[in-house]
Amino acid sequence: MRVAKPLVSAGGGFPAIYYTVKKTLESGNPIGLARRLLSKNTCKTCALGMGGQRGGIVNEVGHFPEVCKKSFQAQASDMRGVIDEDYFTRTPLSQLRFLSSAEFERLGRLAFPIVAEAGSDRFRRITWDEALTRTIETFRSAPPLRTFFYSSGRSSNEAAFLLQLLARAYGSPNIHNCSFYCHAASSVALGDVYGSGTASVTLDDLAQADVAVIAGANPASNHPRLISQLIAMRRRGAKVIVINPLKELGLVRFRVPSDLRSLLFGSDVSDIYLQPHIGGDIALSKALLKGVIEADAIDRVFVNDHTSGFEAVRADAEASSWDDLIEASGVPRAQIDASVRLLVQAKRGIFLWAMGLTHHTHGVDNVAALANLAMARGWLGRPGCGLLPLRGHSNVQGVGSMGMAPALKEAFASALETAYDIDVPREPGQDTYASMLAAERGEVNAALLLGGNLFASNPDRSWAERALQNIPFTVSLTTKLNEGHVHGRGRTSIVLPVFARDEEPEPTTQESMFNYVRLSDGGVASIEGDLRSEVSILASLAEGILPAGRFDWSSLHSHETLRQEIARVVPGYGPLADIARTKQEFTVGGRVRHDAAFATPDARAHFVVPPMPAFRPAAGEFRLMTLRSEGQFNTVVYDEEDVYRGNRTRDVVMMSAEDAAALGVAEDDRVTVRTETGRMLVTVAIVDIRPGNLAMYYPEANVLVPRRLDDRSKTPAFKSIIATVTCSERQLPRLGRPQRS
Ligand SMILES: Nc1nc2c(c(=O)[nH]1)N[C@H]1C(S)=C(S)[C@@H](COP(=O)(O)OP(=O)(O)OC[C@H]3O[C@@H](n4cnc5c(=O)[nH]c(N)nc54)[C@H](O)[C@@H]3O)O[C@H]1N2
Ligand SMILES: Nc1nc2c(c(=O)[nH]1)N[C@H]1C(S)=C(S)[C@@H](COP(=O)(O)OP(=O)(O)OC[C@H]3O[C@@H](n4cnc5c(=O)[nH]c(N)nc54)[C@H](O)[C@@H]3O)O[C@H]1N2
Ligand SMILES: [Mo]
Repeated sequence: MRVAKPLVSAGGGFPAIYYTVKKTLESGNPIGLARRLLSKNTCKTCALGMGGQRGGIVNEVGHFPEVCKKSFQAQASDMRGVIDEDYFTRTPLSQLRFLSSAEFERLGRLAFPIVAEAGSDRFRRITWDEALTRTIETFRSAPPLRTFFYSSGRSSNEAAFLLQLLARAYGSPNIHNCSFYCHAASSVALGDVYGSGTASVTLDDLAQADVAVIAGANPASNHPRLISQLIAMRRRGAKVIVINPLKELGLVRFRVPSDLRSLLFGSDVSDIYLQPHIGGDIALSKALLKGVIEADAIDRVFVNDHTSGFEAVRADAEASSWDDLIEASGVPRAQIDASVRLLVQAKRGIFLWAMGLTHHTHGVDNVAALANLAMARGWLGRPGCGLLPLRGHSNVQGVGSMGMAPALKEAFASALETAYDIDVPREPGQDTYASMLAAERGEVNAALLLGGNLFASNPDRSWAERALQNIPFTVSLTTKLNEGHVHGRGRTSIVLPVFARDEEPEPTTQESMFNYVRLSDGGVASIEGDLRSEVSILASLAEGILPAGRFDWSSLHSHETLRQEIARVVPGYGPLADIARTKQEFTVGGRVRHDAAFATPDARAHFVVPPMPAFRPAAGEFRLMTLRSEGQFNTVVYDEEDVYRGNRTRDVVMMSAEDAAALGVAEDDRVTVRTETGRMLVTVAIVDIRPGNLAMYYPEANVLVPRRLDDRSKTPAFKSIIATVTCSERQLPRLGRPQRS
């Protein structure tokens, strides 16, 4: 059988360097691009938190150079030209509907406000004055409970703080961000475990650990700079265990471009690569814990002195039979034993994870099961040990810290009430999915979307389109147009162009996944346009929408004033008051756990028994996950090909050679993938994945994703989908290939 080979021999390396050169040339302004990359701004891609005051290619512990092709991708993309007015006059919505994500991306930047009126067939340019006045009037006449406010994690702390304050002072608790579709499960689980929802470690801790366990993440593509940390760990003798149904090339071998030895000879990234079934992580974590118990390697002192609930977890592990755990996880006993040996030998360990654990109906339980293992070894509350959710967007954690969420901790809520004389209801508002349901029911009059692509981030694409189009008025703030502005827009929709982070006229701040707050200097826009900063737009809306009261809303146009407000209201953010003056970046207070004092009511860390999930395919069915390729950032597709997985196009279903043989199909054959929600005609791509499991690319595959959520975190199960595969009756020619007549 013909099997596709990865298009490269290792992650990173010369192809990554070639790619950055190509992007540099494509930007049309290599010097401008270099200047932007070196500027003192937090990197715009993942939440690893590069840049800030050390400059774009230095990490939090000062290592230089930390180069990542993703930042080139993002920068070059923001430097593309602008969409001219004529384009909107010429192009009806019916035509824009056919643009793919990559085509929207190539259109260039939005350079002036636009509106699509209810019933109109196209966008037209409008003035800022008209755009803001109409938005203000709409919100003023809407009942606040019939509105919602969504933010992706790309905006600044200043903008996010202002937006949640605006929403709360206006009277809407329906405030949320993309983390409901991302790491909400981690926040809920960590809240149970140690009373706060973020990582317990700093970047430095990785340098002290003897073992790292990375579950359900593909950092070579999504957090590339983490790979150099892993390689550095292995060079000093530490071990890396990967847990992933799919053998990801970049977790096997990587050539770190900024490290000559690694670049030339390549580096192994992992010591053991476990390939469970999709959704099999609870069984696997229980199996590893059972092994640790049988090896008598529980840290009794830590467990007795600093935790509660261990006896129930131990009883559960002992009551689960090896055969059941092996069958449910899909991982052979010998590999479990080998991993247990590494865990038992290590003195300090860190557990890292991403969407492979959270995107399930049992997302919270997945994280809890992993945390149990860490606590059993005593790997919490000391340096070199802990739990590290690999966050998504570059400021998703900061956006959450700023209160862009439907529920606030008591200290935060009462600080807001005192500072602004507003009522903060203790009853939580809508989460992201709840707002989508409200929209579907016709119970939303207006919505404000700060960045992101809410439409293409949702499960069940046609439902998401219907729900969002049911909203009479939406206003979006964005750098570029995306599918959401056309498919997921309100009947009247206004789209406002904003500066990117490194174009902001005033400094902004961001928070990394290590709870580290960075200062971005801003800069000048590389495009000609009538753009405004997110803060300036939101402050104008606040001034117009909110009644003049005891607080002077007009003062909130200044980023510096906002930082003073954040410093006095947001827990742990006191040092923000001086950051612009001192340039002193800092770790948010009360988050990192280097001693065993936990933020729970009893000051202990909590073990919880995770139930085994019901997710199991019947005979003839597969487990399907939707994931990102090397060439995309969430719903923004930059490149069609996924070099690490050997795919030149995105309309594929990845499966094992064994399953392909059983289905009687080969690489490149056309098949139909069906779920309860939809079907797609795609091409077979053979990869090294545990048999019985399939992978497809998000966001295209959202037509297949059912609307099924984790009850506790409200996160859609983007990765535990039941699917069937059938050969197409007729082998249709592949898209993009010359067709024979
Ligand atoms: N370049 C780039 N960087 C990004 C992003 C991007 O799109 N592009 N997105 C950002 C955002 S918002 C986020 S949230 C992160 C996402 O970062 P990731 O979570 O790494 O992204 P996904 O592609 O969703 O990949 C999930 C990984 O989990 C594995 N997986 C799927 N199901 C399971 C399972 O049941 N168990 C286990 N153990 N593994 C499983 C998949 O094989 C895949 O390797 O990256 C951030 N950084
Ligand atoms: N099937 C499936 N669905 C998923 C996932 C999955 O793995 N599978 N992953 C989920 C996850 S983890 C996430 S985080 C969500 C993604 O959720 P979102 O954050 O909603 O989506 P993005 O694609 O990151 O949004 C990108 C858009 O943000 C805008 N933008 C970019 N930069 C800026 C800026 O500086 N300011 C402003 N105002 N706007 C900007 C641009 O319009 C760009 O097109 O999708 C979720 N949906
Ligand atoms: Mo995410």
